[in-house]
Amino acid sequence: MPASRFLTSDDIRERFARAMSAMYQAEVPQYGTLLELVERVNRETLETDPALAERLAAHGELERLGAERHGAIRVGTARELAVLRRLFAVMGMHPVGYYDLSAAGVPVHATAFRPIDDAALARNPFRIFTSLLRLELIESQALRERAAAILARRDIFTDGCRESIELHEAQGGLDEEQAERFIAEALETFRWHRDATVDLETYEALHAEHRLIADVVCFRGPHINHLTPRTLDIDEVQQRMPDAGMNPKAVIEGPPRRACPILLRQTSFKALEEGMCFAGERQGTHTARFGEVEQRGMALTARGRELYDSLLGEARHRTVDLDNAAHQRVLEEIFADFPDDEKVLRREGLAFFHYRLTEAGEAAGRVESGNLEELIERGLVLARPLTYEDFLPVSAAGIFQSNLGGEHGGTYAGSANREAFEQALGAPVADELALYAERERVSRETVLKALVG
Ligand code: OOG
Ligand code: NI
Repeated sequence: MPASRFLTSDDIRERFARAMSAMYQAEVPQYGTLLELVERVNRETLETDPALAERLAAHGELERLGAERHGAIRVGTARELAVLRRLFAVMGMHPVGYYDLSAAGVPVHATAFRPIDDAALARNPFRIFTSLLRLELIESQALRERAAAILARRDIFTDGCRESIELHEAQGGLDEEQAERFIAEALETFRWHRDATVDLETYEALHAEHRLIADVVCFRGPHINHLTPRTLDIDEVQQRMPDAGMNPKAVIEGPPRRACPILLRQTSFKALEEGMCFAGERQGTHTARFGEVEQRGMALTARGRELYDSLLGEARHRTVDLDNAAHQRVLEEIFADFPDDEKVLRREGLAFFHYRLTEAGEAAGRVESGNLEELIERGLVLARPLTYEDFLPVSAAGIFQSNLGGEHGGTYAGSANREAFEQALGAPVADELALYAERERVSRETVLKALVG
């Protein structure tokens, strides 16, 4: 078959993301309400801030905004994770970053499957935060073995899904019909099932150890637990959530509001209590699925990230039990030490940028100077911050905890174990900082080559 009959991985990812969003909207109607709220706030923000609208349009960020989502799933075994890696690869989504959440009392480690190159990100940056349960962190040997035995019995993929992945690997692509089959079959893995695979007593024993363990172990598959739209004004969304019938978590995670947004700010509405049917016809409930919103800012360099982490650490002791308004005031005070001017952020090497020629730059031909800042000053080159495409472990822990019924009583003894995660995955995870640095480098060299030779 000629390769041209294949859909691109971008096409498949876009269709899959749309199908997943439709499924979740049918499963959790409040997600639909959240989408409407975010769309309204985004529209109003763009109307009242034409400069922002213009900037987003110029950077090609406006088209992806309405479609942009991230989701999250949690799996139980290395086998499941390894097949997921191949499943996401069909859609051009690759494992980026290693997140250890055990320090925050959540017995998982994770990666984010996401597109990595400029064009794919611009088209649709769909990402799935994927956690792997760490049974080895459960203290009780009996419970550990019981959980492992239950997980060993399940298969979270349909036969059609496995066949589609293999076909993709053998052919190097999927045609229209094959892609549609892949999407329909792959979607089944993420569907909600109200029938548990265990009896109520087993569920309760696992739940007592950690609610998350019950959520992973007692179901047929790793149901999508939230899908997150991207907003341009998260403070406004947080404020309007109650009137729209949603119960927001207490505080917005991440950095405070700034003129130049950095990294990622997130908030969520609390998980819903849902009816469940356990083996032996017993009825019960489970809370797993919630809604979340995010506002994305610029990607920080290692230096910028260090500064962020240290300021966040400083804020930690001063924000205990504060409401959101007070929490944000303290953060704003502490983050006064983080430059909030694009030029300064660039010159001090705190954030990553993408460079391209302006119209004048295109027309300029060769110039003598090769100094990038000078070329920017002369209006020949445009620098735009690279959007942060990843996650934040402290924020993620906050999101987990607000939906798992408060904090776990401490941290887990086992610490980060990236090697074990990569072994389970069957591949290394990409270093997110290296990816941003490479995108920045390529854009810088392309611009300099055009102007200076
Ligand atoms: C994942 C929580 C992390 C985020 O946006 O940081 C996350 C989960 O609850 O499974 O989605
Ligand atoms: Ni999330």
